[in-house]
Amino acid sequence: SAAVTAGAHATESARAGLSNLRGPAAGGADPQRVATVVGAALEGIRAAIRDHEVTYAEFDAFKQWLIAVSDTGEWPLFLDVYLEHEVEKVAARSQQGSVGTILGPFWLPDQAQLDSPATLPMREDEPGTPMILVGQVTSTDGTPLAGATVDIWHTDDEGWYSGFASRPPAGNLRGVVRCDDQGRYELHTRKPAPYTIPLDGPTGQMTQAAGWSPWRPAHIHLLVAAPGHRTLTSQLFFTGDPYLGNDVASADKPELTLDPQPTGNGAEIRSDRDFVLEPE
Ligand code: MBD
Ligand code: FE
Repeated sequence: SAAVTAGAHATESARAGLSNLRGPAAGGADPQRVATVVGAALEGIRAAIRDHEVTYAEFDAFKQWLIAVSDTGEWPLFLDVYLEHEVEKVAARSQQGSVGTILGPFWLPDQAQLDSPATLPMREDEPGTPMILVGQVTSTDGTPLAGATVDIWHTDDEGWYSGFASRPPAGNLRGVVRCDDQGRYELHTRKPAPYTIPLDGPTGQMTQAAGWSPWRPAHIHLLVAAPGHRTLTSQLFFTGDPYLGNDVASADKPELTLDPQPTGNGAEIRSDRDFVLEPE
């Protein structure tokens, strides 16, 4: 199923530590910290049981659901959809420069290295509106960052990620663009489509059982990096997207919305977006 395909790949990635882009996973933590944080999390669940008089039938359903999250490999999906935005907001309290948002479960390392101006790897007749993204990467003091890279990944025109679905070929619509000596980049791609989390897995089924929307607005993921600077993890969204403000992953922010304009070359659209990185 789509859920098991996406889930298994995302679990493999997380197990390899690929989502630890901001440093290694914390281990051997101070017992006081464990007691404080794990204690608060457990107390939140106990309070829900008490306050809403959770029954044995519901408790058993919860157990079955947790087992299904493991069986389908959906822990990375569930955690990134429902909790990562809160972790990101905490991290952002100490971050200067451009606004970021969550990484999500679908980044992959070692993608095509491309010199700007670049076209993302795509199929011969890759569907979707041709789109150009153009901008400059600078430091917080305004210095252009030669040597900056923009790692980009997004879905195709049907909402599928390469590497996590049977459809798009490996590496499709993923790449790492090297900026020029003024930190400028120009990237040619296709506008992505809105994304629904898999509906045949436990995360999607819980979402729909609650009557919540399983959709994310169309988005482009980015990692903007430069020597001596804190890597920016971000996403870009599109004006007019029906799912803006109702993102199942709560990761859209008004500062991250693009309003692409026609270039006059057929259906092609273009957006300009600069990035400011914080020195380390
Ligand atoms: C996605 O495409 C995504 O970006 C996140 C954060 C969660 C699930 C699917
Ligand atoms: Fe995504």
